[in-house]
Amino acid sequence: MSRNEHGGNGDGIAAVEKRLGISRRSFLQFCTAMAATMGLPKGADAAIASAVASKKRPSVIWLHFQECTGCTESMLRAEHPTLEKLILDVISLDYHETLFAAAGHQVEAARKAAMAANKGKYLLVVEGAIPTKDNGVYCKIGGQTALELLKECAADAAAVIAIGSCASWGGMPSTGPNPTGASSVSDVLGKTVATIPGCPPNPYNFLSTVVHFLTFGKLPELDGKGRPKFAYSRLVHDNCERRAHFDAGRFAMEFGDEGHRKGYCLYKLGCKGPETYSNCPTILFGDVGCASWPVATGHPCIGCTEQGVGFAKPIHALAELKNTVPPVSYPRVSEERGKGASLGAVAVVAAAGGAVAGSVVTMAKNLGKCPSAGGGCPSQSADKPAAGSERKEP
Ligand code: FSX
Ligand code: SF4
Ligand code: F3S
Repeated sequence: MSRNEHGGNGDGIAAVEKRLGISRRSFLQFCTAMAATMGLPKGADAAIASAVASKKRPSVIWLHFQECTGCTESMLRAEHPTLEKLILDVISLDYHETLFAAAGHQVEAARKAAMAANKGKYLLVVEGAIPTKDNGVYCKIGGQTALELLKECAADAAAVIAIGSCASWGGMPSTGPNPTGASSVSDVLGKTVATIPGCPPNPYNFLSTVVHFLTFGKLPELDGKGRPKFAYSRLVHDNCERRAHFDAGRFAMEFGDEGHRKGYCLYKLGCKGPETYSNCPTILFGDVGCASWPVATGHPCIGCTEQGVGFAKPIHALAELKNTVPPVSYPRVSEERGKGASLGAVAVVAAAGGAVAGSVVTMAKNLGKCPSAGGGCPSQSADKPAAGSERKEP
């Protein structure tokens, strides 16, 4: 069997090319990007290529409970490089209510058959919170409550991944007064599970987690809340392209004012980046082109990944400043006023500090999401300070 220069299975990669209709180059770029996202050492891209190309795809049972299906939408609407194809190629999706054409008894039988055939080996992905009040009567599928289904499906799973903030910590359905007793997967199961919070979560973080499981037979390193450390170890604020404006005291004071139009810091509009852990500014989000993440579009981060912040604090309330580490870039002594940290500068400083962030910027570029690092982003193109936006204490 032939081996390519990356150590992958050549025949397997040829088969992947055919299945997905993407070039070998794009496939290997994808593997490199996955390795970079997770901050894995040199050579991991080859292991990933080999595993994805040649291993049996893990069976995945995907449950839906209290949610909006935004998690699934964000997985399947991405386009670089045909992410939905990659996801569906990396896993064997044996049960998914939204995507299955079949319904009723047929689909429940398919779930039970897949669980029996892959006992102890399948991945259980849970999207949505679980209503626990009144014995869970507020969510039933195929005659079973979400509570019963979750416990049944988790019993023989090799690993459980809670996708989205709803499944990770309750999310929007658990907002006070939480009439259904919406709870997280870990609270219901009474153990820590892998969580990919975000409303919706970033599809690359999910795919990287699954690819890690496929390649190394285990989940990536998790923090105390079950979050993969590669994605949730830094505050949004630490890598934000507007951080230099924050440090220089340049703030948008109102939506649409001069500071807002010039891309100044959104802290005073309620940005929760200073108390929210997520890699949004470095991995970017969606496929609308360069700078595609909430703050870059001009809206404050609402802390959608963070329990106790997203859907809990008023959107325009000031964030708690939790920053204990230096930012990845500082304004220059003779700063061109209004110019924030370029993605290139972020990458250089992050790489010097050994942070994953730099690699992820590379990933965004590799995937064609950021055609010109540091250029063309509306939030980085300002020139002069806005009237009334000069230095003020946060
Ligand atoms: Fe929706 Fe998912 Fe938000 Fe929840 O994402 S995008 S409400 S996290 O479970 O479908
Ligand atoms: Fe960015 Fe928000 Fe922090 Fe300002 S407060 S630097 S907009 S994350
Ligand atoms: Fe959510 Fe804030 Fe990221 S709103 S998507 S955590 S920038």
